[in-house]
Amino acid sequence: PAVTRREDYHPPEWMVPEVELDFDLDPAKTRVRATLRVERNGAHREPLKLDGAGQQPVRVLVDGVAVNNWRLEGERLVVPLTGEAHTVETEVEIEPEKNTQLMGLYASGGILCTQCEAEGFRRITYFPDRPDVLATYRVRMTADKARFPVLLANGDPVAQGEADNGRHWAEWHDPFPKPSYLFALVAGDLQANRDEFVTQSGRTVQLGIWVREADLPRTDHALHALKVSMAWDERVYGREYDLDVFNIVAVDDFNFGAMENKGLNIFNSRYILADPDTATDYDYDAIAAVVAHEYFHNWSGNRVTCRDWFQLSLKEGFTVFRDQGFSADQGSPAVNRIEGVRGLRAAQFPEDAGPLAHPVRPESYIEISNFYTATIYNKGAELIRMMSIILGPQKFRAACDLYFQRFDGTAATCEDFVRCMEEAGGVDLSQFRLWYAQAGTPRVQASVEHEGGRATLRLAQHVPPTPGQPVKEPMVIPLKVKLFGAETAKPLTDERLVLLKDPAETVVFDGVVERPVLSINRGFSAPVIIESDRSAADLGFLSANDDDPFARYEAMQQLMLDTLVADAVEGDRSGHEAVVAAVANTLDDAERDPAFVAEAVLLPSESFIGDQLSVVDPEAVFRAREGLRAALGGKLEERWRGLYDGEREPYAYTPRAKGLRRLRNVALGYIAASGAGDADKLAFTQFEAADNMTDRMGALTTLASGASDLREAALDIFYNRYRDNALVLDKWFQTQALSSRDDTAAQVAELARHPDFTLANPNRARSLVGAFGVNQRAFNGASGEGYRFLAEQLIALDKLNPQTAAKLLPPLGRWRRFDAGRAKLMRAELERIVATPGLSKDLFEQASKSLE
Ligand code: B3K
Ligand code: ZN
Repeated sequence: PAVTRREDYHPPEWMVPEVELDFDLDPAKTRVRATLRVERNGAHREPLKLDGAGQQPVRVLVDGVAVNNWRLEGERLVVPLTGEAHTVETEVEIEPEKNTQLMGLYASGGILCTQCEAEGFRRITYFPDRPDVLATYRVRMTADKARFPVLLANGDPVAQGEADNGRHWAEWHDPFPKPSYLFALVAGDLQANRDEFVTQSGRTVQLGIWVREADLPRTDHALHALKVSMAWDERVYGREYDLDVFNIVAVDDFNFGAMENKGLNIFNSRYILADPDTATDYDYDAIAAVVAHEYFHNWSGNRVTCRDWFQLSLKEGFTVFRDQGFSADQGSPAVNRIEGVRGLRAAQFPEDAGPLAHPVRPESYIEISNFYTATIYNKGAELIRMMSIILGPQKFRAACDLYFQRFDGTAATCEDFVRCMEEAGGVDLSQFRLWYAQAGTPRVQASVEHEGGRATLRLAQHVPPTPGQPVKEPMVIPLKVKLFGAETAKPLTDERLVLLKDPAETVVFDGVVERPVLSINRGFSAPVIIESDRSAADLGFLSANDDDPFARYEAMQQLMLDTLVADAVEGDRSGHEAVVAAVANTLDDAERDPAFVAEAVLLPSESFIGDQLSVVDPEAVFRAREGLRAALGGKLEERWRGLYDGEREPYAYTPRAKGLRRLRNVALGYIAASGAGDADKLAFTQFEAADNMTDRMGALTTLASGASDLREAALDIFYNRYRDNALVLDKWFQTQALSSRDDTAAQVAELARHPDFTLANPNRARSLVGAFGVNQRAFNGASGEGYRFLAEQLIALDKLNPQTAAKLLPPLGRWRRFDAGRAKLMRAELERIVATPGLSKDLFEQASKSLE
């Protein structure tokens, strides 16, 4: 398959300032007539080339006259044009109900909807389907009125009326020029939860969340989150909404979370629908974050878009940074940061260390859909965060204002963004640009020497080689640093921002009269791995005394990790005592800050522990983790029981009530880990008494990894209660796929044959196949049955939905991290995938790169 390279970028040969689309909608056969006003861009004699995929032109007209001098080059429609400006009209027919890829126009549960990012618009009509061709759109839809009473598109509604044969039509106009990837339409039998938002300049915006009637009662949280997001973007970034309507539609079949189409966001229903009986606190948080993210794209993405797909992080990294700021403001910033860093370590660090590593601004791709990654999104957000730290809040805001003002209505680059940061911030970011160009997670060694009132911090950095980048330059790494007195437990210095630029540097602190303990990378100021020589005693000290809650969490994590690694590698459990003491100490804060404590006492995941080893031994990691869990459970059993039976609040979605629920579920997990005979009973009682999904799932998760009869009972009750609710049934599949039992892999294989399992729905596929792939011990069973299962599922899924299949491949690409036996088995499955006839380029790219 062809490779697209960043260095090959050329401006478009033809611009398309205006488009009119006329849809005759029908799930079986939809006719699309497109009228493009085209203008030659610069002096050249090239014909007009329009992207297409999967359709044939029925007819082509130039300036109103049918022509037949067009040709197809591959799937592209090439139309010779003589003048500087013309009107080009095409007509095609497409079959939405046969569209299982869920790209372009497709049907989901009786609703017709679109997904165009990145290159789906070409599956609807012929068009220069690239983000730097910006057009205004006028859209007319005609459809059967009974089946599709609601017709929505981008922008504002213009007119509607009746047509023949029980059909009706509607016309929408979007005055803001936009790239084709932001086009959307929806037709369906939908109802809206409506509200209004008055913007800071006093304009009233009509809001609507559109769902099937039965789902209306579960839309209030999303609607509320939307209004809060709109106000937040005005207050924090000065960004106001710009159309008279803002609509969101929820559909059940969706390749990812949601899509920021101008004025018409389309969402995976899992990021809209919630009520206490069916959605956990985690779901509620995720809904608010995704609603905010898509809304924020109206400026960072839509008003200012990307010049080409190599600039994807320009909108995604920045928008993730913005939604993280929003979420931090809704509850505890520290807990929010902990969750963000945990996500980065779970998804982005392994990506950066594996065969699919790529820079935040990649150099090439085979299939752009494969580059909607944790690196582009989450590491991209960390880059923005580092620049905001280097500039400080006022200058960062001024730089964002400059960026929005300068590039409004255009397609920009990452370089444009960095230059605004430099200009408004008065800083030189030449070396910082390496963060966009170099892949791999930097490692920073840190140690402190203390002598005669002076502390010397020695820092050294190393960026590991990644595919295509064997040698790296040193990066500029912003590290927030502070020293604490080992005896007095008082700060010895203010927090200092150290910009590490050279391969090795020293930083001197004077007036340090007692032995200093180093607190470094506070707040996770840089997305790096810190390697320090701090003792267990110093880490325990920091977990109790650091004044940055994130740093307290980090110290505890490092203490736990050191202990777990010593056990997994050498069977050395001497570190347990220090961890137990530190956790006991942290539990003293449970009353004051339950949400933080719940996070701080959680052990690192099996895969993160595995990431610390030179060769991952999944069984040894599991045993070490279970061993420490049992020690914490047993030694602190009374404390856990005290918390479990302690303060509770009636169900409410407030930070405190959430924190208490979370802590109680963590306590339940530790009581079970202690081996206490009544643990399953306790969990089952909680399961049955729960009046909300957080408590119910907390109990079910504990039971699902256990061995008692109550496990089956709870799973059956859950299944029977929620079998008609697809989003909740996903949880049922997922909990079992994530469980840590000896027979988990076999159970997953059996669940794949369950009548409710289907690969056709991406949420369901992810809930079983995706969850299993991240269950380190179950997936990496020495027999290789897990690898075989995943490969078989991916090959089957690829035929329906290549994009979703490719997303689930990375666990097979981790073979270099395992012993020779497992590596061989994994490679065999990757080879089998690559050799599959008719493989998509999506899956081919991921599998073949994973073999290299
Ligand atoms: N921009 C979309 C993602 C599109 C993914 C295409 N494969 C949603 C988001 O990031 O907000
Ligand atoms: Zn986004």
